[in-house]
This record gives sequence, structure tokens and C-alpha cells, in this order.
Amino acid sequence: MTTHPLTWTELEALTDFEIDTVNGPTNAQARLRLFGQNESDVRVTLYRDNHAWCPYCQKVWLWLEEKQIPYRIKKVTMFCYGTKESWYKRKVPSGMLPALELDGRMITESDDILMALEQVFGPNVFGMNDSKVLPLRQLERLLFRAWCGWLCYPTRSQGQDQRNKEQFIGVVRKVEEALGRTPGPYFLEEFSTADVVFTPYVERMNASLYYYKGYSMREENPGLSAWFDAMESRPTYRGTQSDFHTHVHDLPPQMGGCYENGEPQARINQKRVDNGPWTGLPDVKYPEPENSRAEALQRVIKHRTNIIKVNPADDQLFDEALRCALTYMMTGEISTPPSGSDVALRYLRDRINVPRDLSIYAAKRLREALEETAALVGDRQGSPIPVQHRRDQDPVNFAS
Ligand SMILES: N[C@@H](CCC(=O)N[C@@H](CS)C(=O)NCC(=O)O)C(=O)O
Repeated sequence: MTTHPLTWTELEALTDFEIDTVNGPTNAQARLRLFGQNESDVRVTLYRDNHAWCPYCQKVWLWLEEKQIPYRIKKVTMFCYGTKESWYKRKVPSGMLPALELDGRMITESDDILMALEQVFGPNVFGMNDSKVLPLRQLERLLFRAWCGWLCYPTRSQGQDQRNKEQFIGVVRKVEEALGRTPGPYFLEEFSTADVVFTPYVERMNASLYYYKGYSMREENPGLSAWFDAMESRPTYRGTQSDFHTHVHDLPPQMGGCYENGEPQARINQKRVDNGPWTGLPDVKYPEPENSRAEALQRVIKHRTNIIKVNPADDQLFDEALRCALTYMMTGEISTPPSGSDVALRYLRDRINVPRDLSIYAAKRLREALEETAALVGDRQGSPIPVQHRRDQDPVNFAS
């Protein structure tokens, strides 16, 4: 039994999701963060990438959120998905991100940014140059290099892949030892800069190795597993947290390539991350909030004109198909979308981004509704997600 899809007006009545981007929880949409302070208190502007893909931006972002420093956010395009804004190149000729303006002084390099912030606002429990933090920062870079060595170079044989894996696991063991040295789940006695420094790449390692190599970093290492759980207890981290699907497809153009090893487990994981089911993946463990569907609906409604415009399908056809998926997501009622809309629904399913567009559970619910609705009319996939660049995500096409 299939029903007519709800109209946009009827759908609007099904969500009252709203967040205060300025004073509410950490979110990727904010252009100003005040934490209850006055706008005149703002001394900091963070320049970061539009899509919240840049790991070094996440490091500074998380630090500012943890310390509740009022700041402005200016979003800049990364080379891999569009043209760098000329106003930004005048400020930072290399175009590199992040950059931070502190009392009118421009600072680049994420480590230098954190050190400059510490000088003015104090450390995040332990400072970047604290004798406890320094060896952990070195360990993070060691882990980063071992990860790149395994993921970002093609290998000629399974044996080579295995050796790269062993090298990586060897460094993971050192990370596990470091985490085991304190009684709590964090790198030091309590949450600190050390955790901030590890966050962006450990999150990307967890996603990329699961997908390209069939290795589940979070599930196979008790120290890291407890660390992820502890991080997810923090609303700051939850606001910056991405999901597997976003990372595995944003990393290839940023890293210059991610290479799969053809392991059966990797193939199984790839199918799951790309086609679902998305619930239960080890990219998130905290319980799903009650309003995840309402959040997804609100975000689609807000951006529906652009979502429909950038979709390769005919606007009217996709408008109806999208309403079928949203009707199903909100009511559980099945509405069959127009024939031929399977490609269009999956095109959107593949381009939902966390946390840029919405939070992790909301994205899973939306992907699920798009996939299940598409499956009613066919099994054709959308055009493949490019790996050399992501100009399908050029922000100029989404400007409101
Ligand atoms: N060492 C720098 C690295 C920054 C970096 O590599 N940024 C990349 C993005 S993750 C970038 O801005 N690339 C230019 C672009 O993609 O537009 C730091 O720590 O800030």
C-alpha cells in the first residue's frame, strides 16, 4: 500500500528542530560563537574550510569550543572543491587553512595558532609545550605518518600491504600504551590539549582504515575505544564529529589518494558504508537523540531549493521523489517515487555531509530514507563520487 507524499507545507509541520548556533551546542553552521558573552568581547576570527573537512581546522575549532572563547567564523573554499576566494589569498597568500586572526594579528599553522591562543586565554588544562604534551604530540605525528604510509600509497603486493599494516599497528600499540598510563580514558589525567591534537586524524584513521583496509581501529583497540567513547560524551566533540561516509569520500582528493587492499572485510565494509545500513557502524556509539529525524527534515527543508537545483535529475521529478523519502522518514508510510528517480535519490544520499549539513544520526536517518525509497524503483547508483577532486561540492552552487 503506497500513499501520496506529503507536500512541503505538510512536511514543515512535522519538525520544530531548531538550534541556537551562536550560544547553543557546538555546530558546523555557526558564523559567530558567543557562549553567552557579548559580541564586543570577540577577539578571534577563525578561517576554516566550508565543508568542515580540514583536520587542522577541526583541531583549532575543538580547542576554541572547549575553552568557550567567543569567536567569529569565516568559511573558505579548499582547492580540491573550488576556487580559493581572492579576499582570503590577500590575507594568506598560500591559501592554506586554518588561519586565525587574534586582536587583528593573522596567524597560520594550527600548532602556532594554539600556542598563540594559549598565551592570551591560557592552556586547555595542559599547554602545547608542556613536558607531558610534547611526547604525545610527537606520537600523534608518528601515527599520522604510519597511517599515510599504509593508506595513501599503492602497493604491488598483499605482502607490502601487510608490512605497512604491521608498521601502523606497531604505532597504535604505542598509543594504547600511552592511553593506558592514566587511569581515565584520556591521554592525560583529564581531557586536555593532548586529546585535541589526536582528535582529527584518529577520527579519519578510524573511518578510512575501516573502509579501505577492513581494519576497525575503534573496535580492535580497547584504549582507543574508551577514548572515543569519552570524546563522544563531550558536546563539543559531538558538534565537530563526522561520519564514515563523509570522511572516506572527502579524504582521497585531500590526501592525494586512498588505496584499498582488496581484503574481503574491506569489501564488506565498503558496501555497508556506501549502501547502508548505516546504523551500528563504529563511527558513533553514543545513543541516538530522539530528534534525529526532525533535524534531518529541517535541514533538507531549509536547503531544498539548492538540493533540487544541483541534483542532475529533472527538478519536478526529484522534488516529488525527495518528498517521498522525507514522508517515509517521518511517518514510516511508503510512497513510491516516480520511476527513474532512484539515481537522483542516491546522488543525494552520497553527498550528505557530516557535520557540515547535519549531525551524525540525522545523516544516517536521511541516508536510510533516501536509499529505501530509491530501492522501491530501482538499483541504479548516482554518478560516482569523484576521487581526484570534489567539485561536485563546490560551495558556489549551494550559496543561498
Ligand atoms: N601544517 C599546517 C597544515 C595545514 C593544511 O595542510 N591545510 C590544508 C587543509 S587540511 C590546506 O589548507 N590546503 C589548501 C586547500 O586545500 O585549499 C597546519 O597545521 O595548519
